[in-house]
Amino acid sequence: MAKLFLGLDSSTQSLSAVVIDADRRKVIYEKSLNFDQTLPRYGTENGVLPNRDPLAKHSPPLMWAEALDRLFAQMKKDKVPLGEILAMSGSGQQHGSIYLNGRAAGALAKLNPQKSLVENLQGIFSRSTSPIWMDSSTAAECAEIRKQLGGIKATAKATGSDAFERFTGPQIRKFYQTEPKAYGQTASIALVSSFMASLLAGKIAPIDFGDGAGMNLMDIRKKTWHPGALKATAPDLKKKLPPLAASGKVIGKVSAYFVRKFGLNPEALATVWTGDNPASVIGLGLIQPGQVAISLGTSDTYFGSMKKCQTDAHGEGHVFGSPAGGYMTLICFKNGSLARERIREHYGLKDWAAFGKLLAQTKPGNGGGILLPWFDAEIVPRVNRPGVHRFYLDEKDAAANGRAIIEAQMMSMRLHSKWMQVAPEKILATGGASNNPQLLQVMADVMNCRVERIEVSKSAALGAALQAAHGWLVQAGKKPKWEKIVAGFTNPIPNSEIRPNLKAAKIYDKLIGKYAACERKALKQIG
Ligand code: XUL
Repeated sequence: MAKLFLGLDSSTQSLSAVVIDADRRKVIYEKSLNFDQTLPRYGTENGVLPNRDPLAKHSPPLMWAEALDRLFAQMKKDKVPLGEILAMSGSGQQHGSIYLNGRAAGALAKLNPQKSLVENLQGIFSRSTSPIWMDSSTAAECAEIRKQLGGIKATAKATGSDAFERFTGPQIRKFYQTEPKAYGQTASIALVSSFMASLLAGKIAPIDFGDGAGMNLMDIRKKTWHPGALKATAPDLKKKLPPLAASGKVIGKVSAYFVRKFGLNPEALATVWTGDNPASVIGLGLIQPGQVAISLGTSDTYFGSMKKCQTDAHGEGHVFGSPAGGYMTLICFKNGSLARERIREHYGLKDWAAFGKLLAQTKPGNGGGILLPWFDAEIVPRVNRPGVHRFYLDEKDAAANGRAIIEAQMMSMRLHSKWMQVAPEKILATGGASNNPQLLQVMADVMNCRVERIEVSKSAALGAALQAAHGWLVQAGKKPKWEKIVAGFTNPIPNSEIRPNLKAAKIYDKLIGKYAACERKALKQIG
């Protein structure tokens, strides 16, 4: 019998599945189910409910449950050998929260396969919608929690991050303050990850150290609920939170609901889920401390593994638990592809090849010309008043502006990742813009580090499947090595390595101080 493991990823817009064959080191199946298209009756746009308040972003938790039913039905239809799956795990969009009443545990324990999951889950919610990571309506609650915990540095030191609007603690506080009665009726609060794990396990599932760190409620060093943070957030909170556990830990056998309805093996194991970012760390093979990836997408993210817990005194970056043990860091730069596109369009360049040619006409260091591309409010550094700032740079010079935006993005990453005290040995570049070799050369030169490209389809769901394999082996009494678990699944693109040009790297070593000074000046101007 093949050793099959299932990984699911419940993201903002879709639910995805990846099935791996651990012996053949192969992905044997992958599928995504888009919420808006498959489940239009929930009325979501890109997975989110329309809301009068532009800062409030909620989704319906029943939609996620129905998607799970539909995806299993699809897998059965596609003849995935569901009976051969040994264990399953998953990942969820981080920070989103689900509020369950006293009936939830009982309903989960006796899910009836004659009915749908949605029918089974009627009446178990104390709040019908779930605030998700895109919600930024809790600035006041963040300020209150931060103050109680002693400021930005202390909050980050205690929980791994400063208080952020999308983080679960501030969201819970808002619910408690605006709907105290419904908060009082809440018996259990779940994250998207632990809610989905609860459905598979047929019982309230633990929250893992990866996703738990995205709540401003977990003591990042002890990996236990932080009493001060709980107190600063809402009364009686400890009682409403499930236990914390390692990602991939076995919860128990899969619920009989999935065995009877879809033909899963009754011995198959349901394990603890994690957040999509921690799962992607596994799905990209970032197992060893010092392994770093830069994802160049709508926003750019810099993330990687870290052995010792090191928090950001400025409160810009995050520290989460890594499913591979130890910690992972994540810094999110909002002005990523969008900012690159604005510059490309502004200078009338028809495509990225034209942009690349323009970069080639200029020299590393750009003659000292610096641009701060805050087209949108920026997360790192915190910029609430958007605006583009130029220093020693002529706006009319298309080539210099093209180089300036890429250099700025890379210098910002170098500057704002310093707190991690992790010098990367190699950077894995991924995401849409990573197929631009000129851009990757600037990355290698600014970071003074080798860069390799990696493209893993559905990296979070793959990471979750690998996590299931790890959890299954641990349960069997083995001591699996993560390097062996990921081997063969997470290879960089052959011959994609770009080495830093030492002369250019020296130029950036000098320029970084000047860049930091320009950033300070612009931030001061903004006030
Ligand atoms: C991370 C974050 C997002 C979501 C996306 O802090 O908010 O990356 O996890 O699903």
